Amino acid sequence: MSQITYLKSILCSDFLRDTYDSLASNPVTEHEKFVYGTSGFRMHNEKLDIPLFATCLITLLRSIYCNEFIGIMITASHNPPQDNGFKTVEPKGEMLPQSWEKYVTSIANSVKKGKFDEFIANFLNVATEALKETTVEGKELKIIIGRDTRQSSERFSSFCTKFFNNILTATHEKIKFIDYGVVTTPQLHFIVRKHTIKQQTDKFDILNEYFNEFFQPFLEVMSNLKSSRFKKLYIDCANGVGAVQLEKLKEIYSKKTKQIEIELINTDYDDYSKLNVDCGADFVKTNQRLPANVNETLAMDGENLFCSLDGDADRIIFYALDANANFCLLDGDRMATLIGEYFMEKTPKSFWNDLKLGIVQTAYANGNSTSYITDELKLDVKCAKTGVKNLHHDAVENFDVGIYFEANGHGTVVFNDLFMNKLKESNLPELSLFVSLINQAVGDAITDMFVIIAILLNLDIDAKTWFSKYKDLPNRLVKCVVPDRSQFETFDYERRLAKPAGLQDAINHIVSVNNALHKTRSFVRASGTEDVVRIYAESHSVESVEVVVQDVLKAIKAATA
Ligand code: G16
Repeated sequence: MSQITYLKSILCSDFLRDTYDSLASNPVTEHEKFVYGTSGFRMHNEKLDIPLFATCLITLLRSIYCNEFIGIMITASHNPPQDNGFKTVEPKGEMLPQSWEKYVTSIANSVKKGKFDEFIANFLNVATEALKETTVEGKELKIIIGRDTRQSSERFSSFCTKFFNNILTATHEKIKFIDYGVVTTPQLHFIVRKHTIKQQTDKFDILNEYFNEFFQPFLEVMSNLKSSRFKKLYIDCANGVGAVQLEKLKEIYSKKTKQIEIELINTDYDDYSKLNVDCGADFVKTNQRLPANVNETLAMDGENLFCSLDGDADRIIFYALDANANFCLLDGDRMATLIGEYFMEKTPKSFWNDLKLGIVQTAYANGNSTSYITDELKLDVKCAKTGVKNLHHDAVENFDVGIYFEANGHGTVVFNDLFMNKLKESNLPELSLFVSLINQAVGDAITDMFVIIAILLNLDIDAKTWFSKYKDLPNRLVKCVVPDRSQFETFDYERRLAKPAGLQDAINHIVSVNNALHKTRSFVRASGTEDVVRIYAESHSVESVEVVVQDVLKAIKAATA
């Protein structure tokens, strides 16, 4: 049976027709469009039934195309509790290819009341175009799903189970459908990748695999140390899925080592309303202050280390308080620079003669971090558009060792074969062990946490010494609700606006009149995960930043009135 005939047999099933009718009878308002954005579909959970239907259909196509496991992660990560979202995961753990985003967007937007035939015609057109390059005829569909702790996540997960079971009934074809339940987003990426690499079709013990792959090397790092400068690690879990997984991982960890005690904070994932509220990586980064339930005195003590994960544990932010209780934010820029510095310190200069080590950031990177990378570390730096998928791509394309981090704490390091071969040939056991701590597939808060601690332990520095490496320019990140964020179009890696007309000129003017020390920068872009536009500003003083933010807010109001 050809792929298209096969798809037609699925589309004719009663289940699909009934599902379509019930979804189309409750459409979104006329002007509202679904967009597969920065991180898949993401919005208020009550609006997500059609996007989920489209996500299941694109997963089906992707599974036919790749003939390998494809994952669906149900999460809205840092968003508030009432939101949710979906993204698909590729066989090797990457994100949906950007060339396919238009397909899933088109499927979602073609669900219209009384237009089933048009929907089918559009879907088959999309399928014909999307599958044109594949010659795969075998059709054992292989799907994996996972979800975060949100109240609505279980409902969406049940829909996926129903959807794929009904396809099985409708087509009598083989389907391997595995539900991993409540897992972090990076774990779901890891799971799909493991299934592909091992060619394993049965569910495996994720906790064991994950522990062996990333925690075991960390235990080795610690066993090589005479003593640890940290007594206790406090992890703010944002009341999300990070707590579910870390509670189990902590149990295994504490049986294996007594070095660095772990304490989990904000672990109330059973109370859905608490997710990401007054805690978590996004809260700490945006507000530049301690999350709820962190004791100030403990945060001033250099023997303690504090960090916050976000709601699905793919981002991490570290922090401390100095002797005067000033907040020291150790964000994605700081992690990228620390990792860069560590690589330079642990290798002879000649190691890099025929290799390129560089850092990828976004427009949100603090200007002083970029200067530090180029002037002090003397490394190459590239700017990418927001979204780890963009940074990951640029890191792979431009560097042999590509360190990429968004300022919000989302990132990792990728290595190519050239580097890995050279590392094998060189006698650098410490660096080899360090490299094995890194989850290259995707930014992972839990593995990033151990990567950073391993560096701090090896360099024998505490959080405050790390913070003193350079001084951030005062900065603020603010959200602004606008009537229609799709009006905001950017260019130059989102550093400048093409639309709404005239707004960029207004921002340029605001920056120029507040730029006495040539340190002022501000930009505006539409969020891909929330219904807002984001304003970023940095300048030589806190007061100047505040003036810029207030004036840009006024300019946005005027441009969208
Ligand atoms: C997601 C993306 C990140 C991005 C963030 C905010 O993070 O994975 O790459 O920085 O959204 O994006 P935006 O500014 O477009 O809303 P997460 O942790 O929410 O999945």
